[in-house]
Amino acid sequence: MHAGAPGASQPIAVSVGGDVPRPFTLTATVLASMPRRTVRAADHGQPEASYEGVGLGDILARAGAPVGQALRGPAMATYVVVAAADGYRVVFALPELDSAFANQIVLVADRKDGNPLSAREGPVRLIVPADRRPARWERQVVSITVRKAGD
Ligand SMILES: Nc1nc2c(c(=O)[nH]1)N[C@H]1C(S)=C(S)[C@@H](COP(=O)(O)O)O[C@H]1N2
Ligand SMILES: [Mo]
Repeated sequence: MHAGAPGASQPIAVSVGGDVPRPFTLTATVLASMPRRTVRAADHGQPEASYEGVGLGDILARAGAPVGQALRGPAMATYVVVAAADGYRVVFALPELDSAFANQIVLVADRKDGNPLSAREGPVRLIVPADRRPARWERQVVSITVRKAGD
């Protein structure tokens, strides 16, 4: 379909790991097999677009990160580092990504208005509609790492 389109991104291979029992590589096949979410949101200066992908919280749950009732006590100090190809990194606290806590979606998007993301944005990008500034709308995501806050 769109896979060979000019400007198309590299194949998807995002490593999901760190302090989790079941690290895995997030591929296009895995993304297609998970519950899909769509959000309409606007990057600054851009018209609203429809982004489609998978919730970051669902990806972490698949890796075995504590969610729902298990997200309590010491697990409340868990955070997630999302790194990009250019070395840019952003952080979320795990409860921000759990639907039992947060009334917001953080999307790992692989499609925009029905098409694969451009090579500049993708192959996957974070979409954080609740943030006033799009500084965590990380482009070219390469890894998702779970860590526990020390002191
Ligand atoms: N990989 C990567 N993603 C990034 C950044 C970056 O430097 N590298 N900058 C962030 C910031 S500060 C903003 S404001 C938005 C800008 O997104 P745009 O360039 O697609 O408009 O991207 C975010 N995502
Ligand atoms: Mo920014």
